[in-house]
Formats: sequence, structure tokens, C-alpha cells
Amino acid sequence: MKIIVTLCLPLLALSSFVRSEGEVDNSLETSCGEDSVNCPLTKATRWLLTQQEADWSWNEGTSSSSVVLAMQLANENWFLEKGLKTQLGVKQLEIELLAELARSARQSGCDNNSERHPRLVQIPVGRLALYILALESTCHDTTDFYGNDLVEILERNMKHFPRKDFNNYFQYSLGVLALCQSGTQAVKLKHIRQLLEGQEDDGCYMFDGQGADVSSLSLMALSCAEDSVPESYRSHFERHFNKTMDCILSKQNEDGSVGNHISTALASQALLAANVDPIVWKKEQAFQHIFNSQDEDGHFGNLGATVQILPILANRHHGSVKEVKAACLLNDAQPTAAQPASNQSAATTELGPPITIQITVENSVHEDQETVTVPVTGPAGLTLFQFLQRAMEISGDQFWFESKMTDFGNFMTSINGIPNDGVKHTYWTILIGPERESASTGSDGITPEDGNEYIFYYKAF
Ligand code: B12
Repeated sequence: MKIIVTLCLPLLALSSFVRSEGEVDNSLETSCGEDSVNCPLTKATRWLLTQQEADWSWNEGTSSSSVVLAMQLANENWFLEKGLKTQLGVKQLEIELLAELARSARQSGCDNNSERHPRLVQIPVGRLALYILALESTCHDTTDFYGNDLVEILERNMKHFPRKDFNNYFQYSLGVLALCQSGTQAVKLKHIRQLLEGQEDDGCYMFDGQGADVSSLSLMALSCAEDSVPESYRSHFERHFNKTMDCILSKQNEDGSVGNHISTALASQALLAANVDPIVWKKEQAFQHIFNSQDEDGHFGNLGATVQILPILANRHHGSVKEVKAACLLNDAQPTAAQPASNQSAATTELGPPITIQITVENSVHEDQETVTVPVTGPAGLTLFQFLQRAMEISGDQFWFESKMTDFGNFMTSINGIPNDGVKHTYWTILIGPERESASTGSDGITPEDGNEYIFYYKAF
């Protein structure tokens, strides 16, 4: 019970701080109030803790950094209270990064006898940035991480943009957020310029779609880097800063939403980071929209959605690591009592009678590529991803695919030998049914019903 109370404390503290500034903002209290067990923040953090695996990682080691970051943004005392599972989770994060650094050094032909060169690190920039943010939020010195200067590595790796695995401004913004909240905390003008260069005429960014996820990350990064902007560049900076803010605000609907619940949470974080008046961005409605999307179990659809939404439930954003770090200095916390038991018995899905679905592969980029449709039969209750695996087993050379694990589950990286191309920006997307509706989640999050059709559509962005 102790942890529940603690988790909600930052909310209460923050809302009273805001009130002391003269604004009345009850939205967070409404969400937690006296019933802290049911407050969205508590429910979400408890769910994330149930997702910790037997080796103390999250999502096969893919998501430990984003979970640790989100947990710390939700409540900096999570790490400082020194709960055993928390410490093991953070140790696991360190091991994962050390393993990635070692793998990367090996791939670069760097063995134990040669000097490790930071330029050779091959961890994608977005992932490295998330590691740095997670480590910073848990009181690590990222300029000396077991002898590695992660900040210098990040700087060097941000030089070549765009390139494979580092080709969108969501990742670039994460890089800037990490630079801005680690090391000397100064962001070089070239990084700020690059972020502004990515803006389209309306202030939005590529891949924003109906939401404004990329613009939101960019605005958080720009807000964080604002202090590094030299006077001579300030008016240019402000013009562009305001354009991105306008992009986000222009996408907000009457009910406070900006695209789906994830986009709404990121937009809210961005507008909070940019100090926009909560009345202007309909904070209460936006929060309500986010709360309404929460599952009984506390998650927001999947792990990726939950970690991205969590900070705003604590009235924080991706630029709040600086604030969270301040607690490291006051680290005289006592070891805590037990943490809530994590429910490691993964929910098992009941499988039903056999159903048949159609999987269509359509290529709008290479027109000579024939459209292929493969029927697959399997028990109701399997996810679309599991149907895809079956399709690959039974269809001979008609259908095969490759995927990689991410915070949001399995991401299709190649189908029938055609890979996503991050340079030409041609990618596999998922459309559903005769209406060809764009899927709102990936193949792990979709549970097909008999007769459903899924179109894997290769298109240029
Ligand atoms: C850029 C982007 C894309 C690009 C990725 C290529 C590129 N150049 O980077 C493209 C356009 C290909 C894309 C496709 C899709 N995307 Co997308 N994408 C994003 C975005 C804006 C940023 C991702 C990123 O770079 N993260 C930063 C890095 C550090 O993290 P990362 O784990 O390495 O990122 C990789 C994965 O996120 C992966 N990825 C991207 N989208 C998706 C979606 C799913 C379901 C999965 C499993 C993985 C995945 O690509 C990233 C780059 O390699 C996010 C926004 C967000 N809020 O996260 C949406 C987002 C992740 N995408 C989303 C969706 C729904 C899709 C699609 C299913 C859309 C569709 N109908 O086809 C497809 C996935 C199809 C597939 N192949 O499996 C949703 C996921 C929602 C959910 N509840 O699961 C998000 C959150 C947007 C949103 N607000 O709804 N996406």
C-alpha cells in the first residue's frame, strides 16, 4: 500500500504548486483524488511493473530504457527508494547497454586489443538517447558509463542524418532531449538548426499523420534546448518554435484530442513543456480523452503506448529529466519495504474454434510486383502476428516476412523479400478490410475474426 501513496505524491505536489502560481487546475486531483488506487498514474505504473520479466528486463530487453525513463518521470522516488526489483531492473538496463556497446564494438572490428573508438558505436541514435535519458533519470553519470562517454558517442552519432535507423525527427528529437539533459546540458546550434530544418511549411513534421507525434517531440526538444540558443539566432528560433506549436494546436479537436490517445498525450507533454496556457490547449478535455483510453488493467493498449503516456499523467514530459535528476542530490532515502508483487504469470488467452482470414500483400512502389493473397486458418484468439507466422509456415514461397521487436511489439521490416527502405522512405503498412482502414496498432495488437482481411501495403511516404 505504501508504494501507491508514494506514486501519487508528485501529482499532489505539482497540482498545489500550479495553484500557488495562481492557476486553478483540478484535473489531476480529479483523476487521483482520495481513491489513489484507481488513479490512472498508479494503475499504469502498477501494470508496467507486472510486465517485468524473469531476468528483470522489459520486453525481451527491448524496452527496459523506455520503461525505466517513464517510471522515473512518473515518480523519481521509484529508483531512489532502492526497492530490490527496481535496482535489478536498472542493473539489467546497464547490462543491456554494455552488451549493445560490446556488440557494436565487435561489429566494427574492434576487439579487446584495439582501442575502442566512440565513433564506431552502432546503436541507433533514438535507442541510445533513450538509454541516456533513463540513466540520467536514475542518477548515473552518462559521460562516464563504465568508461564510456555516452554523450560524446551520441553527439558523434548524430552527425550523419538522415541515415539507416536514424531517419526521422522523432529520433532526432530524442537525441536533442538526451544532449540537453546530460553532460554539460548545452545543445549545439547545429542540432537546433537541424530540428528546425525538418519542419514542413505548416510547422508539422513528416510522419505526423493525424496526430502530431513528431512535432510534439520536436517541441519538447526545442523547449529543452531553448537556453542554448544564441541571441543572434533567437528570433529565427522563436518563429519556428511557434510554428510547431501552432501545428500541434491546429490538430486539436473540440474534445481535446490530437489524433489518438498516444498522440494526445505527446501533444499535451509538448504544450506543457512549451508553457502554453492549459486553457488554450484544453488540458482537462485532453486528459479526459487519455484517461478514457486506459484499460481496466492500467495499460493504454500496449507497452509502447503506456510508457509514452505515463509522463503526462504525472504532469511531466520528456524534458522533465532535469527536474527528476534534482532528486539524486537529495538521495538519502531509506531502503523501502516490499514492493507490490509483480504478476509475472502472463495472461493466457483462451483459444476458440478455427477461423480463416486473408492476408494480402500489395506493393504500390514496385508495380511489377504481383498482389498475393494467402488464406490462413487458426484458432480464434491468436494475434495477427501469430497468423502471419502460420501463413509463413504453410504458404511455401508465397508469403514470408521479417520483423523486429519494439516498444509497440513486432514491427514488419520486410515482406516477400522487399525490405522497408529508410532512405527512400518506402515502408510496409497495415490496412484492414475492404475499406482499407489504416491499422491503429501493430500485428501483435490485432486479434482477427473469421473472414477478416489484412492488407500489407508497401508505400512511399
Ligand atoms: C516514424 C514512425 C513510423 C515509420 C517508421 C519508419 C521510420 N522512418 O522511422 C512508419 C511510417 C514506417 C510507421 C509505420 C507504422 N506505424 Co508508426 N510511428 C512512427 C513514429 C512517428 C516514430 C517512431 C520512432 O522513430 N520512435 C523512436 C525510436 C527510438 O524508437 P524505435 O522503437 O526504434 O522506433 C521504431 C518502432 O517504433 C518502429 N515503428 C514505427 N511505427 C510502429 C508501429 C508499430 C505497431 C510497431 C510494432 C513498430 C513501429 O519504427 C521505428 C523506427 O525504426 C511513432 C510515434 C510514436 N509515438 O512512437 C509512430 C507509431 C509507433 N506508429 C504507429 C502505427 C499504428 C504504425 C502502423 C501500424 C500504421 C499502419 N497502419 O500501417 C505502421 C507499422 C506497420 C509495420 N511495418 O509493422 C503507432 C503505434 C500505435 C500502437 N498503439 O501500437 C504510433 C505510436 C503512432 C500513433 N500515435 O499512433 N511508423
